[in-house]
Amino acid sequence: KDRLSGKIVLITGASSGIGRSTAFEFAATSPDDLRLVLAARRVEKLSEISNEITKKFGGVKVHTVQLDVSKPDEVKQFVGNLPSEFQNIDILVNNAGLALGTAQAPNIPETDINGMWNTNVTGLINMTQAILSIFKKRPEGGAGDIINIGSIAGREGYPGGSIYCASKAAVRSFSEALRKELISTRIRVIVIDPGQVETEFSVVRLGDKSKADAVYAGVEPLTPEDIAEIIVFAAGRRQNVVLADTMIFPSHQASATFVHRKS
Ligand code: NDP
Ligand code: 8X3
Repeated sequence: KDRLSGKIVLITGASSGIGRSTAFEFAATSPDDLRLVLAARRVEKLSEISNEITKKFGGVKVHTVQLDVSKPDEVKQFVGNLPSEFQNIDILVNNAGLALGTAQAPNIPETDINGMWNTNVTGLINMTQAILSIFKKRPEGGAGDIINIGSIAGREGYPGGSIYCASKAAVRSFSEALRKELISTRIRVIVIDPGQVETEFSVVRLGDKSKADAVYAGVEPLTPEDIAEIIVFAAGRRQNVVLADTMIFPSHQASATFVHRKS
């Protein structure tokens, strides 16, 4: 049985990488009557993804929205501005996130600190609060899935990553407290902590493709599809099954900093 049938799924940061792949994976898993809300700042990328998905999976409806999760006013207006057939969201994938630079204290630019924190932490919290008001209206105290994309960086700080690592540790801590706050409901709080995944992440962080390629030299990173499969698997479990916490590494990696490289 397709447990995702008829669901409305909202993915933030759906224009690239893990978010984009997650949109395709949900559509492929439930191609008959799924509704997808895809949000990101680069709305033209979302339109391309929407066209590809609707061409490939005829029964899937897609709504794209330009949204910067780091802007609290945009997040506040988000739900009210959705077309009514997309408003009753069942699954929120809080995926929008980024690392900016590798500067070390005391030389971390304030714009980088705020960019990471306002997106990865405050943005994720604001999105969660906005969508929880929908989830809470359902029977049994509420129902729905909040799937937060953390990182193994949230479990181990490393030099040059202090703000990014702290932001992902905050995602972890917020999620743990939230799961307890929602204990009397059917709302599932699911945390997925990927290791190295080759996406636009390192290009955004380092600002240049050749520097990003060096991050993956001699290693075989995960693909965004690998993480998308796990996100959709978690969402597709029986309602009483909460895949609360997951670390996903490629085989050459055992922590954020412990990586084997082929010479
Ligand atoms: P990408 O850079 O490929 O994708 C990031 C996505 O987030 C883009 O769609 C981007 O869209 C969106 N985004 C960034 N800032 C904002 C914002 N302010 N508002 C809305 N959307 C935003 O990287 P990944 O797919 O790798 O990253 C996805 C998540 O996975 C992030 O949370 C990241 O921290 C996490 N992660 C990544 C790992 C990796 O090795 N790649 C490992 C562990 C975790 P746009 O620019 O159009 O707004
Ligand atoms: C991204 C993984 O190890 O580059 O979250 O911080 S890492």
